[in-house]
Amino acid sequence: MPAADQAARTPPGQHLTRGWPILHAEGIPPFDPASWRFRVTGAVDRTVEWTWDEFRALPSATVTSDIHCVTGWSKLDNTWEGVPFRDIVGAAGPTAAATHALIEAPSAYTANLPLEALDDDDVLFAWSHDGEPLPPEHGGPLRLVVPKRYFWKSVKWAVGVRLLERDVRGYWEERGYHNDADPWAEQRYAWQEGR
Ligand SMILES: Nc1nc2c(c(=O)[nH]1)N[C@H]1C(S)=C(S)[C@@H](COP(=O)(O)O)O[C@H]1N2
Ligand SMILES: [Mo]
Repeated sequence: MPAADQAARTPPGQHLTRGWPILHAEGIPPFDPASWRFRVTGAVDRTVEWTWDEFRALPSATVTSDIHCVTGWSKLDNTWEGVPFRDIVGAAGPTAAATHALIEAPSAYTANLPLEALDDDDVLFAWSHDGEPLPPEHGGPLRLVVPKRYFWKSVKWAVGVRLLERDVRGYWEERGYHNDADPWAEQRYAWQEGR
């Protein structure tokens, strides 16, 4: 890729990395395909639940997008395969009052986003990266990918979505990270602008 193209895709304060750093605030949870469940709960018309086999049988999409981590590294051109967020939430039917979602891991790790940020073609629950099964250290078997936000919003080992009728802060958002996390606006930490 020409250097000017790379530069145009690198948000302010970020540098490109060729490798893929591994970052998480917890241990890697075990994955048992027989007992794994994915649930959509909260402000929905009906709670929906999938087994691993059922989830993998859902229609998938393939999207190439960039990663921007709040610690300063960006990794361009990641090809993800998985199920669009909007299909998962659509199966449960958000109530008319639902405005936000918390994405859940087996631990206490969560991330929050407004539904309109998640209702985008590039937002997936992904099981594959660059044609390979997503490795456990990067969130396998399944992780959220939200390319337009810093990467802490992309919850690894995702097992659920909780629909909400108000905003509820996730793990890092409660600990001082910016609620919105737009890398192009450099929304890294809440104390930058008092939110
Ligand atoms: N469940 C869970 N998801 C998580 C985290 C975590 O600690 N637990 N860390 C987040 C952070 S801060 C980053 S930068 C990315 C890192 O993803 P990677 O290790 O695949 O690069 O995962 C995000 N998703
Ligand atoms: Mo991070």
